[in-house]
Amino acid sequence: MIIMIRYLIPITGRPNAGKTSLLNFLGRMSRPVGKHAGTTLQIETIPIYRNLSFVDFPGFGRAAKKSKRIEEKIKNNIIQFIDNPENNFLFGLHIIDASTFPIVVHSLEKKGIIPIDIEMISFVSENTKHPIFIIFNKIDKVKISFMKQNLVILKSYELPEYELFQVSLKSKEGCNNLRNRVKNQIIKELGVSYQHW
Ligand SMILES: Nc1nc2c(ncn2[C@@H]2O[C@H](COP(=O)(O)OP(=O)(O)OP(=O)(O)O)[C@@H](O)[C@H]2O)c(=O)[nH]1
Ligand SMILES: [Mg+2]
Repeated sequence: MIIMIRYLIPITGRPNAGKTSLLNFLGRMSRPVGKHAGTTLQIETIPIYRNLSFVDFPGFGRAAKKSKRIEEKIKNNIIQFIDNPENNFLFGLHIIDASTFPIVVHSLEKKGIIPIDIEMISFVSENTKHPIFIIFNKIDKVKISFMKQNLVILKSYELPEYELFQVSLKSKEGCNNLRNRVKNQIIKELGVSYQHW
């Protein structure tokens, strides 16, 4: 009997960062995206090609629509899923909303709290083989000086190795570069038969 190993690429990030938008772009799909945080509430595994799937996660962290109890449940589900040794993760895609990241980080720093993005990047990295891709999204909404703040803040944290991208899933700036890099990494890990993906 031949057992096909299922490989997964997790897409993580805070509510409303653009996870589903990224999945739609990479997978050429049109899954629902939303103006308000909390559009995706279930962990969804979406087959892309052969035995390869993307995983669309609900946003990790505060979202106005959700109660504290639901938020906790979502958080536990995400942790369990990523921690599960039966899930073979290739590499992670962590998406950050560049138009809010510095503001969120500053308000948390005042309270001495480590930003959820930083915790999430470390956690996903522990459970994936290749360095995580950190993707700053919504660059169409920010000035260059604000974008620099994003980069300075990220660099101020000690993180496992990562690759950095800056994109707008709205204007598509930087998106083809990201797609090519994702594709090349899949081919590197799973073989040339994935070049038609
Ligand atoms: N201006 C701008 N808006 C964007 C960009 N990418 C996504 N959006 C918008 O941001 C909102 C959230 O996008 P989603 O893809 O639903 O975000 P998500 O991370 O899946 O959100 P949840 O499922 O709620 O956690 C939508 O209104 C998108 O149209 C971008 O690059 N620029
Ligand atoms: Mg979503």
